Amino acid sequence: MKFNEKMLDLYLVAGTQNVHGDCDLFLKQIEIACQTGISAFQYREKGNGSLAGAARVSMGRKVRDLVKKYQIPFIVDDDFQLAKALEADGIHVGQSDITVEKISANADNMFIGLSISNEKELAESQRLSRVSYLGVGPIFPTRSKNDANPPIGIDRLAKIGQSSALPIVAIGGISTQNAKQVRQTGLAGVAIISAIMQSSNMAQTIKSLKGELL
Ligand code: TZP
Ligand code: MG
Repeated sequence: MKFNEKMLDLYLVAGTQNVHGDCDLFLKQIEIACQTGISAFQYREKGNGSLAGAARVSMGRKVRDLVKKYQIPFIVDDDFQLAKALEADGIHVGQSDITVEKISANADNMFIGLSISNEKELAESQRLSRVSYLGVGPIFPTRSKNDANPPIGIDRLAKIGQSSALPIVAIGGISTQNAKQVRQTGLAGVAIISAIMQSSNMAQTIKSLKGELL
């Protein structure tokens, strides 16, 4: 699948650890999200309580099939072997994961997203011709990532956005309360875990987080 900036509009990131390991609930929630209109899904099976080994691959297949049924781009976080095994559309990597060069050499058909959290990483990222988009954050404090960097806030996000040639999806602590403010910086979209996965009315939350409604 060819990368398109519109994929970043409302980008859901999740793994079973985000629903306390309840695999049935996980798939149910992802299906509601797909039906309501997320623009991309990233399978991020990581952190306390996440699946490993065969269980991870098996859940990956299930969630991939579900997401593909709705023709939504399927992206895998970090794990290049898993991304290849699942024939993912894209892979998202952080600063300390497998390098972009290594992925490029081994998977021409996957698009690549890269996380950055400051101006130095931004400058370095602009030299990587195979990167399609940047994930920038955390913007606000987040409880979904143990080793998150300090939040950068809206003003720095806006400046990073102005200096980046690549489209940006913002991540970290984004909710229905602050999504409008984040979008006003002019970026391509917002990436979200908890505001969606922990919502008591996911469909309504997703609708209110979409760009066109803010
Ligand atoms: N990378 C930077 S912040 C973050 C990731 C994966 C977690 C975002 O989760 P939430 O719950 O939307 O703050
Ligand atoms: Mg990573």
